[in-house]
Amino acid sequence: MYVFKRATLCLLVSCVLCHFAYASELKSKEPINIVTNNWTSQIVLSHVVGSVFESMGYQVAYLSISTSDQWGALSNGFAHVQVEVWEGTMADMFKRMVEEGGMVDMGDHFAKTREEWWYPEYVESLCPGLPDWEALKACAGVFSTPYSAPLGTYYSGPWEKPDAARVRALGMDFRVKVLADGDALWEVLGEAMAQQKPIVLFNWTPNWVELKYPGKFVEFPAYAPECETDPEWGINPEFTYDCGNPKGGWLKKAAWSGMAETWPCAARTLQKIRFTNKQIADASLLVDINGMSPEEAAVVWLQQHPEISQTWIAEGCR
Ligand code: TMO
Repeated sequence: MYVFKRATLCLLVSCVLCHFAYASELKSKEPINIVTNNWTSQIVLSHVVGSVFESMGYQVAYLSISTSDQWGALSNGFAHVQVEVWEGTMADMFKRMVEEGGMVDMGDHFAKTREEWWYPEYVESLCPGLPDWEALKACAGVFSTPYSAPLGTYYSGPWEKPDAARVRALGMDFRVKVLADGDALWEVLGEAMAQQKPIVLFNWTPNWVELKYPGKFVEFPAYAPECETDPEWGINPEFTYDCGNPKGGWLKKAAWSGMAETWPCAARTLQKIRFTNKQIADASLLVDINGMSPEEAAVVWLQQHPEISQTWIAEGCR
């Protein structure tokens, strides 16, 4: 009798366990959609994170969308994971989406970031006084191109930063040329460098550029959040954006708010993933200098960092 009861109990318990296991397996058949954007490190590291999820038994898909379109997708569950949210360009939308509740903050990377106007070192001899922004303002004409003549051209990317507003607020004789993606920026940089011509363009750190080319960020009036909301703040009392981008900015991960419930182990693992500046710069170097595809680069990056991907996988999820 005792034996029978025990057996029955066992059967019941294992059925319950079996039911849970079955249910969670069903969930893991739904792919985790990872957002890929239009600069290299983000694409490579998305594949790195995707490979780790796959090694845990998840299905993964990649969704190529712009940073401006990603917010809605992440909030409504069409996309699930974003591995690089940068303070300098994305803080406002990030905060708004988290407040609205569809998206969640999955924690900071170790990396400290900066996104700003940048020039290769030789430009200093063509515009003395750099990296001070007032020196740049005084020699705007040096950066003139057919696109902007007689004004200087500033090349920026398609990320959410109102550079034109800054140019206006600081009274700079520049016209902003918005390029399609990171690759387009590196193309104009490469052309200018080949001829040692003056150029000022959007760049950021961590990135491969710092590993390859000496250069500096322009020093604008120091960033403060009120600079973007209060016209009275800063040197121009009529306009907002009379300041630079943050230095030592944060870099975060974001996820759809349903992720923790749908894929608990993947969510806890994502929270543990924290890239350093060097790991991010290395990821972009493999593609932008060594010529690999992002997929190849992710494989090589994981081979170069065998220890860390193991430490990311959350307790009880191996
Ligand atoms: C978002 N980005 C790193 C391109 O500035």
